[in-house]
Amino acid sequence: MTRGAFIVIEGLDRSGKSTQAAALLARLHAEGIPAALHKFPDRTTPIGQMIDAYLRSEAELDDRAVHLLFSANRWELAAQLNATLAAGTTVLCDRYAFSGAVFSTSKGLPAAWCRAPDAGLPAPDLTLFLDIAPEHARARGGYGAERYENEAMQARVRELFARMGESGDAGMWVTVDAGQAQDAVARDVWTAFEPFARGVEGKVGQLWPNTVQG
Ligand code: DGP
Repeated sequence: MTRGAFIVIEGLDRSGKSTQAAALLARLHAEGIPAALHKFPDRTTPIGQMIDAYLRSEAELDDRAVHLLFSANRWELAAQLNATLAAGTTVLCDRYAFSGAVFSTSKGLPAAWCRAPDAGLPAPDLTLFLDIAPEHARARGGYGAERYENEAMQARVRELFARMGESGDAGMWVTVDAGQAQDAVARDVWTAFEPFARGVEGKVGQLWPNTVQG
């Protein structure tokens, strides 16, 4: 049975993720491919509202507590995500568990601890990492006022994203040069996506299956 493809778009703040995700969605619809776009954190749910307050510095939370909220925010959508894929709809996710791992590890939490709560989530078929130098991203119009939106944090996050891709346990990982013009990035994104345009055979995998066994 063919199911929808699960595609994740990751990258630094201001790397153009949301723009590229929207452009890819529009192209999929134009090509007659059923597709849906999901953004994490999903700030609309009760858990997402707690995350939103934290990111806007309206609430203080322990680093581990907020890490678990980000993960719970993904888990609360996991069943719906699986059902959408099974129905033959391709799902694009603007950020996913890789953001969870690298942002929290950048804050000093142990990497293995950071991965554990997301282990077992639906695993993407392809992750597109939109790579851009933090100073280039900042020059695009400046970071906002949210937590993490500063160059030192973004530089650590970039390094950890790169290592995540090289580690081989993030599944298929394609790095796209997000410093190019928007059209060129969109072209590279499409080239990476194209093998998945007709959907995927087989079941959705599980993320980091060896992280937590039992
Ligand atoms: P965005 O809405 O895409 O701007 O993301 C909000 C911020 O939260 C951004 O700086 C990245 C960060 N972030 C996204 N997912 C996670 C996560 O799972 N854990 C942590 N600690 N940070 C995350």
